[in-house]
Amino acid sequence: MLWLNSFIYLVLTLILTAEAQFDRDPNGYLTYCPCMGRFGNQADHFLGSLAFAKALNRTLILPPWVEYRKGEMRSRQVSFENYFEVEPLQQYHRVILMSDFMSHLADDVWPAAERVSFCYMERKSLQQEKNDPDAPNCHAKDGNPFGPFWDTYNIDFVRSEFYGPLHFDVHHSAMATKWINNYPADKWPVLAFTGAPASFPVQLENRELQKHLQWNRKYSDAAREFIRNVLPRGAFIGLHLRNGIDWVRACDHIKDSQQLFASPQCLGYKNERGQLYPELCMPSKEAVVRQLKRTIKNVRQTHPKNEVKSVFVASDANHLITELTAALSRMDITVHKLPEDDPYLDLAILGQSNHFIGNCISSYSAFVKRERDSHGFPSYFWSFPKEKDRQQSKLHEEL
Ligand code: GFB
Repeated sequence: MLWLNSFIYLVLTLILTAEAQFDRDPNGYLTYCPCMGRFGNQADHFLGSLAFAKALNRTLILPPWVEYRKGEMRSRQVSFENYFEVEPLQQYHRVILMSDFMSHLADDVWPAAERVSFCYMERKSLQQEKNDPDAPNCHAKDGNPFGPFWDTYNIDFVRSEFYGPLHFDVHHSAMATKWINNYPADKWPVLAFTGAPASFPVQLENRELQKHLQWNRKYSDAAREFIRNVLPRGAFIGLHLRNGIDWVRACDHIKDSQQLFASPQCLGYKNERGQLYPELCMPSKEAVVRQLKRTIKNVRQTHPKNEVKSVFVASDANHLITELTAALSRMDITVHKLPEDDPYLDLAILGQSNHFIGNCISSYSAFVKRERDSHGFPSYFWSFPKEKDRQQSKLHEEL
């Protein structure tokens, strides 16, 4: 009898604890579609959205990651926790998985008849017949990934709200107060944004939030196992080579821009460390080999006890395995890549390398750089500083 009572007590406690986890937040919620770009872009946007939710003191609904597969017309939505831990984020601010919010709280907090989509100003639909000049709309579900994203959770919007001229920089003005006054949580329990309430690239002030974004067990274990079982014992250098055809085309924009994608991470947010130049975006094979050899030489001098034994290459297209293997063979350093393409595992391994060389323009590289900064691990960028500038500063040092 005593045993049965204890059992019932335990079950009741578990049920109550599980339900308490889904208590309604009186300060309201914030949800958005990570509708711009692939993982690197979405991660930049995530950090800004987290800072924004914190400043407005609303629970952030953790969106799934939006992925695109070859040959598929609709994006796929992959749960946030498929890659990252939720708990370290909770230590920073209140967050809830989108699936949990929709299944445990939405009926009460955000009934179907009250779902309003937020956009800065009217967004025209691609289908002309949907555009009514008397009823401007966010068309939050128009196109891919917008439609598939909200459809994943059976969300439809009954109305649009234009929030302009408000914006998301909560670090340099009383912007958060304006949001709170304009949209109090009792009247607006959920702010649902058509796109991320954040800037791209990530604002300087929000970069450090990366420390709360931690790989889940599956990815941190897989990275550790690859390093332990596949790479030879000793230090390794992680390389990110961004060189697919989309990148070649994107690099064309260098000539008419001050900054491109993640470039503030090396050039500085106000170009205080230089201007864009083509090799920063697409270094030649020869430049890659030269810089890698130079880095290995430097590491030998600075870390004589932890010799570099291998190189791990992550790439969206050409890993340059043959060229790098040939270039490093006399140094007894082997070159490796994953047997199968996995953008997330590539990132998790790069994050753990002893030294990392990434692409300054790429937001995918930027993810690795921020994660490494949060651990105090060293990172460098291809062709940065510019070779000519580097030679000049070396000469200056020697004089
Ligand atoms: O992450 P992402 O926005 O970074 O998009 P960028 C690049 C995508 O390419 C990644 C794949 O999310 C991966 O799916 N990819 C890139 C890789 N590098 C690697 C790698 O080393 N390993 C693997 N497995 N996959 C820009 C975007 O991409 O590209 C812009 O920011 C634009 O929106 C431009 O689309 C052309 O910043 O590098």
